Amino acid sequence: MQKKDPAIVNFVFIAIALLWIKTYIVYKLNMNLQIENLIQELILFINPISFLMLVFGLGLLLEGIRQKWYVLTASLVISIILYANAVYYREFFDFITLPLLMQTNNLADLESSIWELISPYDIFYFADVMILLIIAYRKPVRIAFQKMQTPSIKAFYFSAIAFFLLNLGLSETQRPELLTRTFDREILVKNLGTYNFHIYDVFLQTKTKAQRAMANGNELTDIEEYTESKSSGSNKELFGEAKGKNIIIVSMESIQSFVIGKEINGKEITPFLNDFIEESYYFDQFYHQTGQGKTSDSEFLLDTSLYPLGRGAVFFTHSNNEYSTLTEKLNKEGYYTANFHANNKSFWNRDVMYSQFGYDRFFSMADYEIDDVNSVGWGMKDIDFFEQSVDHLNDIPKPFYGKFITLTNHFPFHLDSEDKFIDEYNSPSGTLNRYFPTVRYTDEALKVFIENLKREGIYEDSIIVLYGDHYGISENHNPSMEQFLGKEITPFESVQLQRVPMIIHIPGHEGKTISTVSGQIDLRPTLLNLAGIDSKKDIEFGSDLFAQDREEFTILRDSSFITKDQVYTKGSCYDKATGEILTKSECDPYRQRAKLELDYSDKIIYGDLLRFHNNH
Ligand code: GP9
Ligand code: MN
Repeated sequence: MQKKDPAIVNFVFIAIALLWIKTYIVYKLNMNLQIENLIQELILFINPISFLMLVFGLGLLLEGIRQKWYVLTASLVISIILYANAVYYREFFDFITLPLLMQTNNLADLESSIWELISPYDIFYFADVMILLIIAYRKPVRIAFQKMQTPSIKAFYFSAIAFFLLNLGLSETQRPELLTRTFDREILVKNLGTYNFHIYDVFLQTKTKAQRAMANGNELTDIEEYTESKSSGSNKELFGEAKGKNIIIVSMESIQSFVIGKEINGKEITPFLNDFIEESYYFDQFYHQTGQGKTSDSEFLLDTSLYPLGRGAVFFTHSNNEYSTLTEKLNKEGYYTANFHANNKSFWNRDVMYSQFGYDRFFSMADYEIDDVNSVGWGMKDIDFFEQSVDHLNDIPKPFYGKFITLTNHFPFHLDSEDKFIDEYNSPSGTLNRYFPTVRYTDEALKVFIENLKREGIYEDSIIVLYGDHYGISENHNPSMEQFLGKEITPFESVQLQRVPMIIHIPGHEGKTISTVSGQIDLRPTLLNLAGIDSKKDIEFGSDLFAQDREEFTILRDSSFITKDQVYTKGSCYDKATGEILTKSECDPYRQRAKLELDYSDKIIYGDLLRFHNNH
């Protein structure tokens, strides 16, 4: 009598298991994904499963030869995608995206190097497909090629969804706002898995494409009229003041204005900045206008004088648009343009966006010597970053335009004890307490930077702009902030706290504080005027900070706004000088305009409208 064999496995499950294991092996052997703890390892391990179950699950509706064909084809296609990513990663340390496949010059680059990147041993990447092929051909007795019963299929799909939700939930604990902020491809792949990442990428791309396809140049006419009528002129005396000089921009991570001139236990938080302000133009009513794209949003404002988007990071969602950038204009004027930031080049999609903006060079993580001693928290310490950056400066053509992005003063504000030059604050918020020593550290790094620039003879030939990129202390810490500031934080005060330091140092000019209400959107016109480049015909929402008759009206990304006399936020109008509530009608004329201006800017980005601008 024949025994009944209990161990019959469906072909579909074997395919899922093989591809799952293979994907994990490729992650581990091929991709240099930074895993910080066990949960992240677990996420990485489980992240291929939901996608594989969804795709191969369809095979459970088929049987016999049909099931074999379906499973083999699906397995081959997915393996090719995985292999393509692995090969691309070998060279670029990055993942394939749709816009990338559509950028023909990128593809040409790829083609030439592809033969160097692949090897005969790569056949092992398809080992599982071959195993499946052998199984399908030899039909071993313990493997079934059968349909599944409907209740079991339902249970199967429920578990696929459950796996996906578990995956997402765990990722959310590691990376809050993973999908809306879309930080970095590496982080997305680590958390969602390489396959789900592709789906997400296709979704983003389709949405963007549809909005772009529906747009036409007519929409631009109103916008052009608006920005023209808004234009408040520029400072004629300072026109061309920077001509021939280097332009150095420092984006200071998470530095807000409220630390300027303040002390902790009798020690200044920003001794260097306090002194530097004395010999520079200091704008004390300057606001950041960033949204979820944080640092990248501030970079976007700087280069385009457009608003970043209300959700997501424009650096990710609209990196293929045409923009009229500060960088391009400086390039035309003979400047060598470069970015300096010791982080992954793909963070915030910078590598893609920077080349779209026209930067000649991006000195990223790979261009710095980074080790355990010179890094903390998010990466390389600011002092070391500036020291090595000045070395790079010696190798590039002059005059240059260089943007330097600091990193140490980043949430959660960790610092090695030897870098703590002042005490932590003493409040219930550990975040706020640690913030002050890290700000103090960045202040020290800026001092080192300026000293090195002087030593190399670059300082006297350069205009230096320092600005804070966005807030560092969120409203989450209001009770402790109230303790530090010694006052209640009303919605009005919250807006005031969005001020970031903004300093322009011009050799030979005396220090002066200018209290004009302004924001990051004004950087592009200001710098172009200093460089002696006309930007009157450009579509810019900002205006020259030095213009005598400039309109004081700054809009934040959440639609709050600030004028010379009022602050409007969360549905209330406040007196700018006293913080008292005014009747709403006093803010009315500006309310419509704030909405209109943000709308116009969004329209430009969603419709990629600057491609129709003839001045471009
Ligand atoms: C990362 C750095 C910080 O490269 O710019 O980004 P953030 O979180 O501040 O946007
Ligand atoms: Mn930042």
